[in-house]
Formats: sequence, structure tokens, C-alpha cells
Amino acid sequence: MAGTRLHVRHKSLNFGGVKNNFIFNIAFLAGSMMAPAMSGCSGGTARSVAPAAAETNKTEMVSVPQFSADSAMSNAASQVAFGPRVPGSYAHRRCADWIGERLQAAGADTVVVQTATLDDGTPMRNILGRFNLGNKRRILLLAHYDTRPWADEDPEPANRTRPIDGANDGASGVAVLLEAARLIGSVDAPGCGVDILLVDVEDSGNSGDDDSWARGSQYFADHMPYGATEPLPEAAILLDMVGGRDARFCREMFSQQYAAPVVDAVWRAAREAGHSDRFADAIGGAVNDDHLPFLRAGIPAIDIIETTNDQTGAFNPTWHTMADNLDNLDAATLKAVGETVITYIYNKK
Ligand code: 1BN
Ligand code: ZN
Repeated sequence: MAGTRLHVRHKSLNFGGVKNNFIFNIAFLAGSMMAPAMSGCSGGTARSVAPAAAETNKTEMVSVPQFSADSAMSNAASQVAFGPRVPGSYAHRRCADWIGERLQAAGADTVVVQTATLDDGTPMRNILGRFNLGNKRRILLLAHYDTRPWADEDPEPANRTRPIDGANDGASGVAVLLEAARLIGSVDAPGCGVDILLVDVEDSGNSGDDDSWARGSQYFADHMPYGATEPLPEAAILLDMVGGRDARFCREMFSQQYAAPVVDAVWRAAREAGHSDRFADAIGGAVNDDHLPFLRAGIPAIDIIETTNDQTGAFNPTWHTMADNLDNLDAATLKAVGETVITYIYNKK
């Protein structure tokens, strides 16, 4: 088939071991997460989670549409061109409108826009594009589109009150997911339902205040816009900072601890797509990110995020600095992540 790659579909599920060590000094999150995440994984929530695929040893060929790194880069450039997407700003509103239009144009069955005013007066808008609505077995893909109002990690003190472009931290995940939406909404639809969620108000948090991060996701998890009898997504995959130069992704620690089968399946998809060099079979840092509200809600959720950068030992050196701009975005990284996600989705039934 033109524009597609053929892959072997492995129909067995892998359940990896659970590790229990923490870095990034946010181990206290584990205590608050343990009960809800564990009960969700054992099916103890009010909503039902669709059963995992039956385990068999059969393999079959599936066609995987071709992810365009050029389109992804152009998606990132469009976002950066709006200016910093700081909640409450004109650039942020225009970017949110544009995301909704792009999901419609990609062929979403419906686009749900969730708006709220948060406690401190911050206007919030989450945008959800739903594909293959007839399919009850669903995967949720998400990324935040807001950008940090302050470059507070910038080496130059004068820059630390300035807003960032957020080419990597914000635009990269959205860029990959809008390109994925284009493929998923095309004639070459995958065998599962896909929800693509662009969340707001992730990045206005303060260190020392865990709940001040990922506020759009917290709101979404508290107000999931699904029908009363609709199963929750089987898995959620967060893309955050997926465009760093030569980035390598390790298994984010909360993801590995609470959603190991999803991590395994995504890392297997990376291998099938030829990106084992980018998706290392190693444990990375633990990050207070948009996947945590979903884990707490009982949805196995993982975070694809760069946490073991060679220079910093943690995030990309551009993190929360003025250098988080288009010049430092790596098309090859976007491609590796995009091909991995698409391979994962098209191997799902
Ligand atoms: C990820 C990208 N995050 C912010 N920008 C989440 C985070 C929260 C990272 C607290 C470090 C500390
Ligand atoms: Zn950030």
C-alpha cells in the first residue's frame, strides 16, 4: 500500500517487573498515588476499563501509515509562531482555536472543548479530538499545549521572568499528535478508537507545590467527558518534551511502576519501528506530569519524556530556558516518537 510500512504484529502482552526507586525528589507522590492507581489497575473503579487484548502467540502483518517529520516540524513552527502560549494570553487562545480546527480537519468524529476558570482565575481550555467513535476499545494520546510563563531555569537572570517559546516543552508533543491525528483520521484508520487530548495549564506550576502543575489534566480527570456507559481508555500515552536534540527516552518511573504493560508495549513498538536507540530499556526519572491524574483515575498512563539527557542527567538543557526554541528542535526525535506511537496504535485491535 502506498505510504505505508508493513510491520509484524505481535499478539502477546508483556508484563514487566515493578521498580521502586525514585529520583527528582518527588517520592511523596508515590504515597498519594498508590491506592487509586492500584485499584484502577485491578478494575476497582466505578467505570469499567475495556479488557486487554487476548494473549496469543500469533503474528500477522499490519500496515502502518507513514509519519511525516516535516509535517510535525511545521506543526511545531505554527505553534511557536503564535508566540508563547501562556494561559490567558491572545497567543494561547489563537493556538487553542487552531488545534481544534486541525483536529476537525484531520477527520475527528467529534471535537470536545472543555472550558473552565480555575481557582486562581486562570482560564483553561482542554481540547479532545475523538476518532473511530464506534470503537469502544480506546487509547488516549495526550500532550500539553500551554507554555511556561517564565524561563526560570535560564542561565541569564534577566531572562527568568520572560515567557518561553516552548518548542520542545509544549509544541513538540502537540506537533507529533496532530500529525498522528492526520494519519488516524485518514482512510487508513487503526483497529482501535483513539482520543487525542491537548491539555492546558500544565506548565504554570511552582516548585514545592505539586498540585500547581498539570492543572488541565487534573480537571479533565475529574470531569471526563465520556458517556455514562462508555469504558475508560485502555491506556493513556503522554508525550512531553519529545523533540530534544538526539533525545533518548527511558521508562519514566511512575509509568513503569503503575503502567508497566503499557510501557512494555510502547517500547516494543519503538523496537518494531527501528528506534531502540532512542527508547532505551532503562528506568528514567519520576516526573510530576500530565499522566498522574489519569493514573489516579485508574487509567494505565505513561509519560514519554526525556529525563536522562547526557549533559544534564535529567531534562533537556533547554528546559524552562529561552533556548527552548525551534532552532533546538530535532526533526529526527519527533520522527522517532511519531513512528513509535503510530506503530503502537496500528498494532492495537
Ligand atoms: C514537564 C515539563 N513538567 C514541566 N514541564 C513537569 C514538571 C513538574 C517537571 C515539576 C519538574 C518539576
Ligand atoms: Zn515545562
